[in-house]
Amino acid sequence: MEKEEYLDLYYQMVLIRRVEEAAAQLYQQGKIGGFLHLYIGQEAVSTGLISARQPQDRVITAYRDHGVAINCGIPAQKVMAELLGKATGVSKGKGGSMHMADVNKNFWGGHAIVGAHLPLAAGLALGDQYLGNDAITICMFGDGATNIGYFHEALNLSKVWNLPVLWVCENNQYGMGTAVERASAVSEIRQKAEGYCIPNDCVDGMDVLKVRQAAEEAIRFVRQNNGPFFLEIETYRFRGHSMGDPERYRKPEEVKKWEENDPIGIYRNQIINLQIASEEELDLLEKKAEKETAEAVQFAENSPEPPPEALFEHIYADAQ
Ligand SMILES: Cc1ncc(C[n+]2csc(CCOP(=O)(O)OP(=O)(O)O)c2C)c(N)n1
Ligand SMILES: [Mg+2]
Repeated sequence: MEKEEYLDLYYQMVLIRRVEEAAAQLYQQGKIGGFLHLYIGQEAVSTGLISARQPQDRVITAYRDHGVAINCGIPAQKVMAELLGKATGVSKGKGGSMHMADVNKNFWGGHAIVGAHLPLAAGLALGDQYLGNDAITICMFGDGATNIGYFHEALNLSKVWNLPVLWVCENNQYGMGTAVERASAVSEIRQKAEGYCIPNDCVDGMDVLKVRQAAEEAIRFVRQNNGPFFLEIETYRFRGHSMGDPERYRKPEEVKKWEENDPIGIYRNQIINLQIASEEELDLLEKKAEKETAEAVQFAENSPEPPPEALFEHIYADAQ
C-alpha cells in the first residue's frame, strides 16, 4: 500500500468515530428519532473490508450501517442529514439511521430485520452471475443473524448455485443483550459455514490491516468463480446495542478490556512504528475529521425536512 492509502484508512476510521460521537449527542438532544445503533469499536471491520473491494462490488449490511455508508464513499454530511431525517440525507430523510443506501456507490443498504438481507445478497450475486458481470457481493451481518432461518437458506443456496458472494459475520460477541454462547450452539461461528461446505476464515477485527488482508484474499477467491466464501471477523461494540441500553448483560471491566484494544489506537501505533507517518501528521488528520464532522452537523441542522408530498415519491424503482 502507498502511504496515502494507509492514511486514508486512518482517516475513515476516525471520521466514523467522530460522526457517531456527534450523532449520540444529537440523539440525546432529541434531534434524531427512532433507533440509533452505533458502530464505535467496530470501525476496523468495514474500513478494512470495504477498502479491499472494487467499485463494481456490491455491499449490503444490517442496521449498524453508518460506518459502512461512509466507507462506501457516502459523504458524512449526507449520513448526518439522514440521521436527522432531512431531505438532503442519503435516503432523502425517509430511511433514517437503519436505512442508508446509495446504489450509485454500490451500497445496497441498511436493513432492519435481522438476517433478512442475506437472501437479498444471494439475489444480487445471482444477478451478477446471470449477467456475467465481474462483480461480487459483500454481505455483512451480526453473530445474532447466524441463528436466523434466512442465514441458512441463503448460505445453502449460495453454495448450490456457486454464487459470487462473500459472507461476512461481524462477531461482536452479543446479539442485543445475549452473548453468543447463550444463543448459538456453535460458539466458533465460522463452523456454521462448514455445514454448507463453504470455505471460511476468521480474523481479528480490531486490526484494520489484518482485516484488509483477509478481505483481499477472500474477494480474490470469490471473484475467480470459486463460489461463496465466509469470513468471521471478531470485534466488539464499545457502546450499548442501541441508544438507551442499560448494558446489564456485561461487566464494565469486560468493556474496558476491549477498549484497551481500540482499533484506532492500534492502527495509530502501527503507522508510527512502521514509520509511515508522524504523530503530527496523524493529529492533523484527526483535526480534519473533527472539522468534517462539525460541518456535517451544521449542514444537517440547516437542511429542510422532506415536504409532505415526498411521502409518495421513490416508492417503486423507475422502469428501465
Ligand atoms: C427478525 C428480527 N428479530 C428480532 C429483531 C430485534 N433485534 C434487533 S437487533 C437484534 C440483535 C442482532 O444481533 P447481531 O446480529 O449480532 O447484530 P449486532 O446488533 O450485534 O450488530 C435483534 C434480536 C429484529 N430486528 N429482526
Ligand atoms: Mg452481534
